[in-house]
Amino acid sequence: MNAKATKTQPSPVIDKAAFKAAVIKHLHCTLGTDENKANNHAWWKATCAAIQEQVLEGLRKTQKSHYLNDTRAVHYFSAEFLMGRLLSNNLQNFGLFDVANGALKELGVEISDILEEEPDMALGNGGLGRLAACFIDSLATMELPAIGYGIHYEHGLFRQEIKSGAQIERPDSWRHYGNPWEICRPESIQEVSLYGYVETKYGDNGRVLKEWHPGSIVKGVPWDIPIVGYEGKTVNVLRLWQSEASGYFNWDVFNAGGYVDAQRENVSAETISKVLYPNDETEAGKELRLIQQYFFCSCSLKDIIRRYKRAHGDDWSRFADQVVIQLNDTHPAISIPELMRILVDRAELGWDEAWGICTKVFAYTNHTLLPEALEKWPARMIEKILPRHLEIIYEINHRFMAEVDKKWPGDNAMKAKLSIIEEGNEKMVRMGHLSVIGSFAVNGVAEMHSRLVKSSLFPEFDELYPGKLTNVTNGITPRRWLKACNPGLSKLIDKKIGEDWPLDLDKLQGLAKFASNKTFQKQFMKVKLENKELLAEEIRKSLDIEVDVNAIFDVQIKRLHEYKRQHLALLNIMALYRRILENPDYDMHPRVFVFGAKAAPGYKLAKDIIYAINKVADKINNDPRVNNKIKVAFLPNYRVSLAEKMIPAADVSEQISTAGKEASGTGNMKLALNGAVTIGTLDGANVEIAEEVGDDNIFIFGLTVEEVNELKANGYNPHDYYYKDPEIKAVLDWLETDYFTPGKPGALVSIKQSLLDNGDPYMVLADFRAYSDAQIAVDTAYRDKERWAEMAIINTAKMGKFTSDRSIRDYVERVWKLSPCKIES
Ligand code: NBY
Repeated sequence: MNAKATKTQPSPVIDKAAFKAAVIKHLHCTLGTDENKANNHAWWKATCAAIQEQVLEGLRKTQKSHYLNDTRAVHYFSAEFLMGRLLSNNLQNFGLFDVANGALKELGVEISDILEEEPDMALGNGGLGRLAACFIDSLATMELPAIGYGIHYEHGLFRQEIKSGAQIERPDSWRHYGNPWEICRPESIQEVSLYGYVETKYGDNGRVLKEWHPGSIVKGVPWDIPIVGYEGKTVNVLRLWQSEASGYFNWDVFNAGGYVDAQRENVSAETISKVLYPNDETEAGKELRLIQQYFFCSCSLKDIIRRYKRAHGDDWSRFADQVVIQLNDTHPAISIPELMRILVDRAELGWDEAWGICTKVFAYTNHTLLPEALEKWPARMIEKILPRHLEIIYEINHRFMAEVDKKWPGDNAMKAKLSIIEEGNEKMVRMGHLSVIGSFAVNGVAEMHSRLVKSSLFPEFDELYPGKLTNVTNGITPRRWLKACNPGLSKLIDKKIGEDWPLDLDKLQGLAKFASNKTFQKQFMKVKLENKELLAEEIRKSLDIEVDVNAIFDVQIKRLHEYKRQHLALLNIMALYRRILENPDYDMHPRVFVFGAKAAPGYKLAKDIIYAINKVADKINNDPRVNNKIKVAFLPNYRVSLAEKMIPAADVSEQISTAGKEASGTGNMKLALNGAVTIGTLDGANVEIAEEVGDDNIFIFGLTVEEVNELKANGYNPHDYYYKDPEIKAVLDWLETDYFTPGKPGALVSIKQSLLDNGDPYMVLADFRAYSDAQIAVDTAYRDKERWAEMAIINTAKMGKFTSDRSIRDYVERVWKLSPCKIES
């Protein structure tokens, strides 16, 4: 499993001439065009097809080796996989990037142009989806038998346009002109039941038998995306399910009458995998979303069982030895009652035996403490769509309540608190509780988050099941997030410490001893400047804004959410602007504030914040009195491929969430890895980043979790800060005028209202002064060029811990107990 490097770059499997021949062959024989007619899109497809030959060969060998070795495998269940683009990644991992580059050059084609032809595979919202993508990269790289299971959304996350400052959502059609990577596998279609009713029967020995008569059945069609590990040895798959009508009509249900209504409400089968829900933290509670979840879980479990049975027949005793399923948040938690249903109703195992298997198979990752993000489903909704599953959930809960009573006899308050069922006006099923009870391991995603999962989210579960709750700190793949996205820095690092760091990121430590070396500092900052020039060009193209590449590039990229506090950054920008207007000689190094963020379409205040950033940007960017000291650039449609351009160019990384709210963050790791210095709160993985780089190489500010809680307990009043701090007052009052929105006074007032009238739930005002002072410290530090270069280098050097290979190693050791499988050729 050790990804630790033994050698250097992956050695190319084919040479330039052969690659060139393959591209031309596909141009002619797959695309039906030729070198003279082909446009960039055709060149892109032909290049994909050329590398796909290698990919599929690797896939075949991998599947054969896994089959012959009857390997235990991890099955990563996730409603989201934010893959981004795959061509450059696949070329890199086969060591063919330079070969392809050379071959295409000879054909008169610029590789950078054709890479831009690939639409992002944006089948996810944010961190959770991208984490899944980094994890499957590491799993393949570490030669671990693994399969990702998810949904083949026809439309991924919406494309964001900005019109007059406001976010507009447009559909994303990533497969519109065909996806060159995916392979349809009609031979592995599954059927999924929905609606209907449950019939109770009695078997010969008095055994109660439950038969679910579904109201409708849909087909799940699998599409496989090959996942190429670094050095191209293991090629795993990401299997995504697409829904289709089965043409099945259940006369049985029809005749039973009364259930016809449920039929009529059926969503049409194709709708199920039509679109990704664009909510990142708030749980939407929509029926279609529950159906999506059940659809992909049921298909995936049946797929796993089919594969298991091929090797082991009806002997279930080894199932838990062969199969581990990681639940990426509670979105796939319905898998737990689904596996119970299959084992008890179909395989006719006893309840205890079935439960014994289940609780050895599932493990659950929690990604949030925010109460509004903890999934709950109305019991009557589950009953309507999945009547048998609701019965099973009640049975699981009934037995669990007996356990609780044993531990805390007669304590009904405790039962109410821990029950899977939340009683109230409407009975709700708590998916988090179901996941903790049905899993053998539960993890948070950063040290601090996992501590809070234990101490405030699930303290009683921790007492009831000692050792079940654990931590696995998130990570990112250095192949995409340094090697591929930042070739300049990668080559510099290769020269300095060798080429094996992508497989053993701790090797970057070797850079630390050059952190104060003037020559190396110059080289490091020269690469940064070149990356800033590229981003400046992007900003010019996309926004028609000129930025000074000698300015500090200050980058905040993440979903737009109040807890992430983009509005805190905005208030500071306004304060700086005000200081400059009051004092034209206000001393600051020029700074470019760059934002990228999508807001959930129904999240009004988040959209208002985007609008405000754009309006303030318009004003500042065009005000000659600012004298180019500040520029603000909100780049539209933030996505993986845009992140790959922004991250290498960042000097400063904004990680300013309210302490206790950001479970981990992973953008923080990507930015620091590329030599950006963090300004951040003691939240999520920032805490661990600070531990690694040391207090001198990070700007930590603001309230700690304890202080946030204390302030809340003592009655936080944002008005205190408003009246006490004249700058806060001036800036908030400014939002009420029409200064930034000429002719439209009050267009930005909702932000002020949320911070004053609505009580400032994320304590923006309480942290404002500390943040603003920390930004002054950043400014001062940047002006000492050598000191700054040293900080930037130390940040890159100390990011070894945050490779997703380390996260996967932690999962393997603490949770999955997997062994790598060598692939025979
Ligand atoms: O998961 C993020 C956390 O906010 C971040 O701190 C962490 O680093 C990352 C990886 O562990 N959570 C996240 O991205 N969540 C979602 O995208 C999401 C998506 C859908 C729903 C809820 C959350 N949903 O209820 O549908």
